[in-house]
Amino acid sequence: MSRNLIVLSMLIFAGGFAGAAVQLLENGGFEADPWIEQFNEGTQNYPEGWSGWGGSGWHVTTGNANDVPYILDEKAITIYWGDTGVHQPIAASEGDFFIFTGQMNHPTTDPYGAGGPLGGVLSEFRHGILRIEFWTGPWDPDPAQSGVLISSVEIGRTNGGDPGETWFDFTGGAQAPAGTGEVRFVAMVYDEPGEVVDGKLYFDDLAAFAPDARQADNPSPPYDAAVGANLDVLSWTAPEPNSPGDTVVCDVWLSPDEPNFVTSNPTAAKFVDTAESVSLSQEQFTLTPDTTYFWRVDCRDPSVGTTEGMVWTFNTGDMPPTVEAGDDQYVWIYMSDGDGDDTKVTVTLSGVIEDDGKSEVATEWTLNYSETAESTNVIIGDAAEPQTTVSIDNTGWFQFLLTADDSVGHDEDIVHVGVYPSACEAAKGDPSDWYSRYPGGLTGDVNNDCQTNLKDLAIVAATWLECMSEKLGCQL
Ligand SMILES: [Ca+2]
Ligand SMILES: [Ca+2]
Ligand SMILES: [Ca+2]
Ligand SMILES: [Ca+2]
Repeated sequence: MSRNLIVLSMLIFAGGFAGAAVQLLENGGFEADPWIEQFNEGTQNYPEGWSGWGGSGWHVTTGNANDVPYILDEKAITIYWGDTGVHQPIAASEGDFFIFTGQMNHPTTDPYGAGGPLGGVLSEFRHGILRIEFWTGPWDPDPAQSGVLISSVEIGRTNGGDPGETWFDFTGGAQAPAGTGEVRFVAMVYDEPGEVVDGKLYFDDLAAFAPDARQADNPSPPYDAAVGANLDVLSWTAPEPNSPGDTVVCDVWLSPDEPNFVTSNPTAAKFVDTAESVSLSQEQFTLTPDTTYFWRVDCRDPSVGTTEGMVWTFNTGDMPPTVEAGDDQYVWIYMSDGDGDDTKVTVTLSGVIEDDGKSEVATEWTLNYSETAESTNVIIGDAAEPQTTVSIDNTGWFQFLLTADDSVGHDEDIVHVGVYPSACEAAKGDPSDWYSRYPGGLTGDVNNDCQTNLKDLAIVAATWLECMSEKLGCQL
């Protein structure tokens, strides 16, 4: 993170998030703002420290009779247009971690939809949104020079159906992706495309935090990551000791409770005196699948004392993939398979991988085992695709293995391909083939080609009424 940040205060956030974290936003409570006078003079369009868009759709609220319930301290901002917002940009780079908090309230006296075409029905089409946006760089009026949006992480949303007259607290965090040059903390009102509704929304006490140099940083798993319940190691970067040669040790709190209670709940696990990682298996702590956990790392520096960490979170929602390799196949070398070559057979391996997509899945087909001549060529089309072709230029019995691995787990399945010299042999080899309805074969299939037809009749006719032995009383 850039060190030329405006550091207004070492704000201790009431939710217990910040510890000594650096508060990043200027005028997040809209308190000291001389904006109203300047707005009236036409010299300033935005509250001090803020930029924005849709400037006619919002204003600073100072607690007049209409707005009293909707301010914290002395002032708040009101936003009442369909696509309007304010934001503060701060220089940032890949890996920087931020927490954004804020509050929203919408009035029952002017709810979403009140004056709009919906005739006073609270509208689900209007949203108040708090989000963290990552940009490649600062905005510039010249599009060629301007930074572009890489990603945005929504940390809070209100809808028309939410109760009015209520301050809703939102908190969320995000880590900057590759290419980040700037982070923007955004408070906005947004109507669904094509919907134009009415109604006000109040924002107040917006705050953004980044770890300071005395706090643990670089959480692993990353903030808000989905991991498996088999996750073992939590790690972080501890601060450098203030006095060279001193040793910094950290305590780790871990709990599935709300972040405010991570350290106050007696059921929160505490792992003491660690350096930069903790092994949950060694601590005999078992994670529950599909659960959100909160954790905090407090580090003790002998010449500084204890610095509370930020509250990080991860969830165990990443489930391992499952693999189905498909049904066994019984084919023959010259079958009509579309590859234009009667000396080899080409079949499709139809594997199915199921996964929640929460971490990348690597899949691979391999020839696991075969009974065939050594010279046989087995060529898998694209071994990384669950559905792929395989061509085989000889008869034999072939077992293929399909594996899938994500960051949580592994699964595998096998499938067989039997390649026979003829369709009839393939039919005989396939236990699900109609052929199996005839346990002794077709009685009339004299030449054993799986069909009873004139060829068999011809054989019968050629020896019609002949007798094999004089023991039967016949004459040669
Ligand atoms: Ca305020
Ligand atoms: Ca998964
Ligand atoms: Ca072929
Ligand atoms: Ca036959």
